[in-house]
Amino acid sequence: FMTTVAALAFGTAAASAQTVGFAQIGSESGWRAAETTITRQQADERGIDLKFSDAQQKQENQIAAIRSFIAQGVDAILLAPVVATGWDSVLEEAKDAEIPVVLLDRQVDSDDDLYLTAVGSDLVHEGEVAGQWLVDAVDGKDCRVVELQGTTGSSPAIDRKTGFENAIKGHDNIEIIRSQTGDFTRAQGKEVMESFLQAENGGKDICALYAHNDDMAVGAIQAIKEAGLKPGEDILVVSIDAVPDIFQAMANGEANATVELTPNMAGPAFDALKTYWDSGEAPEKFIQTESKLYTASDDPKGQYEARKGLGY
Ligand code: GZL
Repeated sequence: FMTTVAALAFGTAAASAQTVGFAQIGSESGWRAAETTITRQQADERGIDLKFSDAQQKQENQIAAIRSFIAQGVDAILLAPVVATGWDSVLEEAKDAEIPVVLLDRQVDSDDDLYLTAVGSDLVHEGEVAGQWLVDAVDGKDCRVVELQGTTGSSPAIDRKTGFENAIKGHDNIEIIRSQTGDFTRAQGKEVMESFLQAENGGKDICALYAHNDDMAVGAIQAIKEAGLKPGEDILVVSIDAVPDIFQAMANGEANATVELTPNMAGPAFDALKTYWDSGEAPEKFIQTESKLYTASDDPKGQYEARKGLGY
């Protein structure tokens, strides 16, 4: 009986234009900006009324936004969780209000029954692809690596670190000598790379940089150049996201490899919500497991041109 009633209730949401609240992290990176642009486009195409909140990368702002969406009685909530912990109570509140929550691009430690479903990528695999590229690139030669981690406590920072370490395991010629968060931003990527360079003989003892996203790599490239070294040659640069500016750096010979991540998480998320509104079914998680590697030999100029208009 309850199922029928629930389906009927959700059915009505499908009949009228739905209102969806989007608790976005912020605009810390080009990739994040593209995700926001695409989410707005996907909502417009589907006649969804999108309420948007930019949390400036603060969890408390995301929680406040979710509570506001609940008070507004939205039909669903999209959440890109800045960190993996601390969501149980606000997710319980959304569940009690019978408002489905769909996670975008990052995971939470909360039980799966506290949100409808999740759309994202295999973040560990992304780190493995990046690590494997470096293993192949150095081909047995010693390589001291510095690592710029994403936001502390976020699932991409945790998983991309794990994946990279998985790939270099057994290759004792490769060693991560310094690892610190750059919070996924260019500014902090530059700042932390400056400290790495100073600590490592002006950078002469650094063979490679692994950055958890392209934006931190772009900031670090600036620091490497200001230290009088050649990024992409003196210090190899590998990162993740495949944003236009990393391809620009590759075209200039200043970066070597990036692992692609689609910024279109909203398409599958809105599809999952439509399934739920139409049938009351909770859709499976939508996790992309293929992560394409791009290097300087993959027409970086063409990749830059193809991507630069997509809202990054
Ligand atoms: C990964 C996503 C990350 C991007 C960064 O799924 O959460 O957040 O890789 C962004 O650019 O800051």
